[in-house]
Amino acid sequence: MKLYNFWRSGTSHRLRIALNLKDLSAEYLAVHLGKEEHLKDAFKAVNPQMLVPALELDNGEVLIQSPAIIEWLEETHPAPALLPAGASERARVRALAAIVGCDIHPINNRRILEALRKQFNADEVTVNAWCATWISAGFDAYEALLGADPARVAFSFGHAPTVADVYLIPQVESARRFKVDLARWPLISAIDRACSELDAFKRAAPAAQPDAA
Ligand SMILES: N[C@@H](CCC(=O)N[C@@H](CS)C(=O)NCC(=O)O)C(=O)O
Repeated sequence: MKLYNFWRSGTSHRLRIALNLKDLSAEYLAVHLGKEEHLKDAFKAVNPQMLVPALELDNGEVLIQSPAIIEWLEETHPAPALLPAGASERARVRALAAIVGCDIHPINNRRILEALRKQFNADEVTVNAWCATWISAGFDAYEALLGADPARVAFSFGHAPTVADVYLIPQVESARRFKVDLARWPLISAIDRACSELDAFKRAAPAAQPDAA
Protein backbone atom coordinates (compact mmCIF):
# COMPACT_ATOMS: atom_id res chain seq x y z
CA MET A 1 0.00 0.00 0.00
CA LYS A 2 1.02 3.62 -0.54
CA LEU A 3 -0.03 6.38 1.83
CA TYR A 4 -0.19 9.87 0.35
CA ASN A 5 0.06 12.13 3.35
CA PHE A 6 1.70 15.11 5.02
CA TRP A 7 3.46 15.04 8.38
CA ARG A 8 1.43 17.88 9.94
CA SER A 9 -1.96 16.96 8.48
CA GLY A 10 -4.37 15.80 11.19
CA THR A 11 -6.32 13.53 8.86
CA SER A 12 -3.05 11.92 7.69
CA HIS A 13 -2.02 11.52 11.34
CA ARG A 14 -5.34 9.71 12.00
CA LEU A 15 -4.66 7.25 9.29
CA ARG A 16 -1.08 6.61 10.39
CA ILE A 17 -2.31 5.80 13.90
CA ALA A 18 -4.99 3.43 12.58
CA LEU A 19 -2.51 1.64 10.30
CA ASN A 20 -0.03 1.25 13.16
CA LEU A 21 -2.68 -0.02 15.57
CA LYS A 22 -3.62 -2.63 12.95
CA ASP A 23 0.09 -3.44 12.47
CA LEU A 24 -0.11 -2.56 8.77
CA SER A 25 2.61 -0.79 6.85
CA ALA A 26 2.35 1.51 3.85
CA GLU A 27 4.95 3.27 1.74
CA TYR A 28 5.14 6.91 2.85
CA LEU A 29 4.52 9.35 -0.01
CA ALA A 30 4.81 12.94 1.18
CA VAL A 31 2.52 15.56 -0.37
CA HIS A 32 3.75 18.96 0.81
CA LEU A 33 0.69 21.06 1.66
CA GLY A 34 2.81 24.17 2.34
CA LYS A 35 4.14 23.97 -1.24
CA GLU A 36 0.59 23.25 -2.45
CA GLU A 37 1.64 19.95 -4.02
CA HIS A 38 -1.90 18.70 -3.31
CA LEU A 39 -3.27 21.25 -5.78
CA LYS A 40 -1.04 20.09 -8.65
CA ASP A 41 -2.18 17.81 -11.46
CA ALA A 42 -0.07 14.85 -10.27
CA PHE A 43 -1.95 14.62 -6.99
CA LYS A 44 -5.29 15.64 -8.51
CA ALA A 45 -4.99 12.46 -10.57
CA VAL A 46 -4.75 10.50 -7.31
CA ASN A 47 -7.51 12.36 -5.43
CA PRO A 48 -9.76 14.73 -7.42
CA GLN A 49 -10.71 16.40 -4.13
CA MET A 50 -7.05 17.45 -3.71
CA LEU A 51 -6.91 16.65 0.00
CA VAL A 52 -4.69 14.25 1.90
CA PRO A 53 -4.69 11.47 2.92
CA ALA A 54 -5.21 8.94 0.14
CA LEU A 55 -4.40 5.25 0.43
CA GLU A 56 -3.43 3.39 -2.72
CA LEU A 57 -4.00 -0.34 -2.41
CA ASP A 58 -1.73 -2.95 -3.95
CA ASN A 59 -4.28 -3.49 -6.74
CA GLY A 60 -4.06 0.21 -7.68
CA GLU A 61 -7.42 1.20 -6.16
CA VAL A 62 -7.26 4.54 -4.34
CA LEU A 63 -9.24 5.17 -1.17
CA ILE A 64 -9.89 8.74 -0.03
CA GLN A 65 -11.57 10.40 2.99
CA SER A 66 -10.02 9.32 6.30
CA PRO A 67 -13.36 8.18 7.85
CA ALA A 68 -14.01 5.90 4.87
CA ILE A 69 -10.44 4.58 4.91
CA ILE A 70 -10.54 3.90 8.65
CA GLU A 71 -13.87 2.04 8.26
CA TRP A 72 -12.32 0.07 5.38
CA LEU A 73 -9.35 -0.85 7.58
CA GLU A 74 -11.71 -1.97 10.34
CA GLU A 75 -13.72 -4.11 7.92
CA THR A 76 -10.76 -5.69 6.12
CA HIS A 77 -8.45 -6.04 9.16
CA PRO A 78 -10.84 -6.52 12.10
CA ALA A 79 -8.17 -7.33 14.71
CA PRO A 80 -7.38 -5.51 16.85
CA ALA A 81 -10.84 -3.93 16.77
CA LEU A 82 -10.99 -0.13 16.87
CA LEU A 83 -14.74 -0.18 17.49
CA PRO A 84 -16.49 -1.90 20.42
CA ALA A 85 -18.76 -4.90 19.90
CA GLY A 86 -22.18 -3.47 20.84
CA ALA A 87 -24.20 -1.17 18.58
CA SER A 88 -24.77 1.49 21.27
CA GLU A 89 -21.11 1.44 22.27
CA ARG A 90 -20.08 1.75 18.62
CA ALA A 91 -22.41 4.73 18.26
CA ARG A 92 -20.79 6.38 21.29
CA VAL A 93 -17.28 5.89 19.93
CA ARG A 94 -18.31 7.11 16.48
CA ALA A 95 -19.96 10.16 18.06
CA LEU A 96 -16.72 11.08 19.85
CA ALA A 97 -14.82 10.66 16.58
CA ALA A 98 -17.42 12.78 14.77
CA ILE A 99 -17.02 15.66 17.22
CA VAL A 100 -13.48 15.92 15.92
CA GLY A 101 -13.96 14.73 12.36
CA CYS A 102 -17.17 16.59 11.51
CA ASP A 103 -17.32 19.56 13.86
CA ILE A 104 -13.75 20.63 14.71
CA HIS A 105 -11.31 19.67 11.96
CA PRO A 106 -13.18 20.78 8.81
CA ILE A 107 -13.55 24.41 9.92
CA ASN A 108 -9.88 24.66 10.97
CA ASN A 109 -8.49 23.08 7.82
CA ARG A 110 -5.71 24.77 5.86
CA ARG A 111 -7.96 25.97 3.04
CA ILE A 112 -10.38 27.58 5.53
CA LEU A 113 -7.52 29.34 7.31
CA GLU A 114 -6.10 30.48 3.96
CA ALA A 115 -9.51 31.97 3.10
CA LEU A 116 -9.58 33.79 6.45
CA ARG A 117 -6.11 35.20 5.72
CA LYS A 118 -6.59 36.09 2.06
CA GLN A 119 -10.28 37.02 1.73
CA PHE A 120 -10.87 38.42 5.21
CA ASN A 121 -7.37 39.79 6.02
CA ALA A 122 -7.11 37.78 9.23
CA ASP A 123 -3.72 37.94 10.96
CA GLU A 124 -2.18 34.99 12.83
CA VAL A 125 -3.65 36.08 16.19
CA THR A 126 -7.12 36.07 14.64
CA VAL A 127 -6.53 32.73 12.93
CA ASN A 128 -5.39 31.17 16.22
CA ALA A 129 -8.44 32.63 17.97
CA TRP A 130 -10.72 31.14 15.27
CA CYS A 131 -9.16 27.70 15.73
CA ALA A 132 -9.26 27.97 19.52
CA THR A 133 -12.98 28.81 19.41
CA TRP A 134 -13.96 25.64 17.55
CA ILE A 135 -11.43 23.36 19.21
CA SER A 136 -12.68 24.54 22.61
CA ALA A 137 -16.35 24.03 21.72
CA GLY A 138 -15.66 20.48 20.54
CA PHE A 139 -13.28 19.59 23.38
CA ASP A 140 -15.74 20.91 26.00
CA ALA A 141 -18.34 18.45 24.68
CA TYR A 142 -15.79 15.62 24.34
CA GLU A 143 -14.58 16.17 27.92
CA ALA A 144 -18.17 16.20 29.26
CA LEU A 145 -18.90 12.89 27.52
CA LEU A 146 -15.72 11.36 28.94
CA GLY A 147 -16.69 12.55 32.43
CA ALA A 148 -20.13 10.98 32.09
CA ASP A 149 -18.76 7.51 31.29
CA PRO A 150 -18.16 5.62 34.57
CA ALA A 151 -16.74 2.58 32.75
CA ARG A 152 -13.98 4.51 31.01
CA VAL A 153 -10.41 3.64 31.97
CA ALA A 154 -7.36 5.11 30.20
CA PHE A 155 -8.64 5.90 26.73
CA SER A 156 -11.72 7.59 25.21
CA PHE A 157 -13.70 4.38 25.59
CA GLY A 158 -12.83 1.24 27.56
CA HIS A 159 -9.40 -0.28 28.08
CA ALA A 160 -7.80 0.07 24.66
CA PRO A 161 -7.53 2.70 21.91
CA THR A 162 -10.54 3.04 19.63
CA VAL A 163 -11.43 5.12 16.60
CA ALA A 164 -12.23 7.94 19.04
CA ASP A 165 -8.56 8.14 20.12
CA VAL A 166 -7.46 7.85 16.48
CA TYR A 167 -9.35 11.12 15.84
CA LEU A 168 -8.67 12.81 19.18
CA ILE A 169 -4.87 12.68 19.34
CA PRO A 170 -4.22 14.51 16.03
CA GLN A 171 -6.70 17.18 17.14
CA VAL A 172 -4.81 17.58 20.44
CA GLU A 173 -1.62 18.00 18.40
CA SER A 174 -3.36 20.66 16.32
CA ALA A 175 -4.62 22.42 19.47
CA ARG A 176 -1.01 22.70 20.65
CA ARG A 177 -0.03 24.13 17.27
CA PHE A 178 -2.70 26.82 17.56
CA LYS A 179 -1.58 27.59 21.15
CA VAL A 180 -4.75 26.35 22.84
CA ASP A 181 -4.17 25.70 26.57
CA LEU A 182 -5.06 22.03 27.12
CA ALA A 183 -5.21 22.40 30.92
CA ARG A 184 -8.95 23.13 30.55
CA TRP A 185 -9.53 19.45 29.56
CA PRO A 186 -7.85 17.16 32.15
CA LEU A 187 -9.49 13.95 30.86
CA ILE A 188 -8.46 14.63 27.27
CA SER A 189 -4.96 15.49 28.50
CA ALA A 190 -4.78 12.18 30.40
CA ILE A 191 -5.80 10.26 27.26
CA ASP A 192 -3.15 12.14 25.31
CA ARG A 193 -0.53 11.04 27.87
CA ALA A 194 -1.75 7.41 27.79
CA CYS A 195 -1.63 7.30 23.98
CA SER A 196 1.79 8.93 23.87
CA GLU A 197 3.16 5.87 25.71
CA LEU A 198 2.07 3.53 22.91
CA ASP A 199 4.38 2.66 20.04
CA ALA A 200 1.58 2.96 17.43
CA PHE A 201 0.98 6.58 18.46
CA LYS A 202 4.69 7.40 18.83
CA ARG A 203 5.47 6.19 15.30
CA ALA A 204 2.50 8.10 13.87
CA ALA A 205 3.41 11.43 15.49
CA PRO A 206 4.01 14.33 13.07
CA ALA A 207 7.55 14.95 14.34
CA ALA A 208 8.49 11.30 13.63
CA GLN A 209 7.63 11.50 9.91
CA PRO A 210 10.30 11.67 7.18
CA ASP A 211 8.98 14.96 5.78
CA ALA A 212 8.75 16.69 9.19
CA ALA A 213 10.25 20.16 9.02
N1 LIG B 1 -12.67 14.85 5.22
C1 LIG B 1 -11.36 14.67 4.69
C2 LIG B 1 -10.56 15.92 4.95
C3 LIG B 1 -9.16 15.84 4.40
C4 LIG B 1 -8.43 17.13 4.65
O1 LIG B 1 -9.05 18.18 4.87
N2 LIG B 1 -7.10 17.08 4.59
C5 LIG B 1 -6.34 18.28 4.79
C6 LIG B 1 -5.13 18.02 5.64
S1 LIG B 1 -5.55 17.62 7.31
C7 LIG B 1 -5.89 18.84 3.47
O2 LIG B 1 -5.51 18.11 2.58
N3 LIG B 1 -5.93 20.16 3.36
C8 LIG B 1 -5.50 20.85 2.20
C9 LIG B 1 -6.05 22.24 2.16
O3 LIG B 1 -6.87 22.58 3.03
O4 LIG B 1 -5.65 22.98 1.28
C10 LIG B 1 -10.69 13.46 5.36
O5 LIG B 1 -11.00 13.20 6.52
O6 LIG B 1 -9.89 12.78 4.70
